Amino acid sequence: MKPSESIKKVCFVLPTFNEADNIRSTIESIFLEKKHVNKATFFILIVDDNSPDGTQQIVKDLMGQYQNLKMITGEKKGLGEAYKRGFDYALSELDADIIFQMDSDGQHDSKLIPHFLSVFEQGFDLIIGSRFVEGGSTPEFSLRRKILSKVGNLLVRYVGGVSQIKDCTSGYRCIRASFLKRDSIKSLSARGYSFQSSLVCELTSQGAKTKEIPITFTRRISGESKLSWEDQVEFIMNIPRLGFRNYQDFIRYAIVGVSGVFVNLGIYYILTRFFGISQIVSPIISIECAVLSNFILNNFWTFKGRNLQESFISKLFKFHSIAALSGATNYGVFIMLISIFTINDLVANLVGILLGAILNYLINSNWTWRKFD
Ligand SMILES: Nc1nc2c(ncn2[C@@H]2O[C@H](COP(=O)(O)OP(=O)(O)OP(=O)(O)O)[C@@H](O)[C@H]2O)c(=O)[nH]1
Ligand SMILES: [Mg+2]
Repeated sequence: MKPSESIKKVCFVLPTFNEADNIRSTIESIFLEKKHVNKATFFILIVDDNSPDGTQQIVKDLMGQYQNLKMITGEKKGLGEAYKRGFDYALSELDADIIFQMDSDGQHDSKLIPHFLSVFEQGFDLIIGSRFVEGGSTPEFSLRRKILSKVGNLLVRYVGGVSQIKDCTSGYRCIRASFLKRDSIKSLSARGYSFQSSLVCELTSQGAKTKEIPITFTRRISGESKLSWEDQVEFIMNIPRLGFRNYQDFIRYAIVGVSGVFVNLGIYYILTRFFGISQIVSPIISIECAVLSNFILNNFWTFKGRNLQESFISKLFKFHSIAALSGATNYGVFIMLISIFTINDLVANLVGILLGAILNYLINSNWTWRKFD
C-alpha cells in the first residue's frame, strides 16, 4: 500500500459548553459520514468545559455506543484554550493524522466531511469551510452579526497578512495534524474565539497549503451563542499582534526607518550648507530622498522576495501614498493630543510619529510587500 493510501486517523475536535440539546445529533451525524469515506478511521473528541446543562452525561451515554468517541473535560477558559487542549490530546493520545475543527451545535453540515477529505487528499494542509467564497453564505445572520463578521475578517485578512483567505474566523476546518504539532501553535496566546484567526495566520505563515470550500452557516439547532463581550474585546486586541507576527521584519523595517532620518538630515545639511538651497525647498528634496532610500532598502532587504509579481513602480507608488497617510496620521494625532488633551508638544509628536510608523509598517507589510495573492 502506498503511504497516501494508508488508513488515516481523522479526529473531530468538538468544543462544547452547554450543548446538551445539540451534541447527540452532531455526534451521530459525523459518525454517519464514515460510510462515505474509505481508508480512514473516525474519532470524535469532545472538549467540554464542565457544562452545567448535562452535556457530559449525554456524551458518556453515547460512549457505550461509539468506541471512538472520547471526551476530555476542564474548567471554562475560552474556546481557544479548549481547542489547544483538544489538539494536544488528539495528537498525543489518538495519534491523529487529520484534525477537524467543528462546532457542536449543528451549524456545520457534516455531509461536507467527505468533500473536505477529498480536498485533503489533493495535498492541501488546511481546508476551510468558508462562508465568504462563492457559493458560501450566512442566510440567517442578523445585519449586526453580518457586519461584525465581515469587518472582523477584513481586519484579520489585511493586518494579519492573509488577504488571500476570505474566511479567517470560520470554525469548520480540516487540518493536516503535522502542522499542529509545532510549538508555535501550542504557544498561541489567544484564549477565546480569536484563537481561530490566530491559528489561520500561524498555519499560513508555516506554509500550509490552503483551500476554501463553500459552506452555508445556518442557525444553531438549539441553545445560545457563547460569543461573549470579552471574546470580542480579545479579538480586537489580538489584531495588532497578528500584524507583528513577523517581528524580524519589523526590526529591519525600524532600522530602515532610522536610516531614513539620517538620509533626510544629511541631504538637508548638504543642500543648505554646500549648495545654498533654501530652507523651504531643501526639506522637499531631502524628504523625497529619504522616502526613496527607505523604499529601496525595504524592497531589497526588509521584504526581500515578497510580492515579486508586482512591478517596482507600482510598489513605489503604494509606498509613497502610505507615507502620505502615515504623515497625515502623525499630524492628526499630534494636533489632537495638543489641542484636546493639552499634552506636551514633544510627547504628542512622539506618539504621533510612533502611531504613524506602526500604521506605515502594517500596511506596507500586508499590502505593498504582501506575502501571498
Ligand atoms: N469547551 C468550550 N467550548 C466552547 C466555549 N465557547 C464556545 N464553545 C463551543 O464552541 C462552539 C462555537 O461556539 P458558538 O456559541 O456556537 O459560536 P457561534 O457559532 O459563533 O455562535 P452561534 O451562531 O450563535 O452558534 C460551540 O460548539 C460551543 O459550545 C468554551 O469556552 N469552552
Ligand atoms: Mg455556533
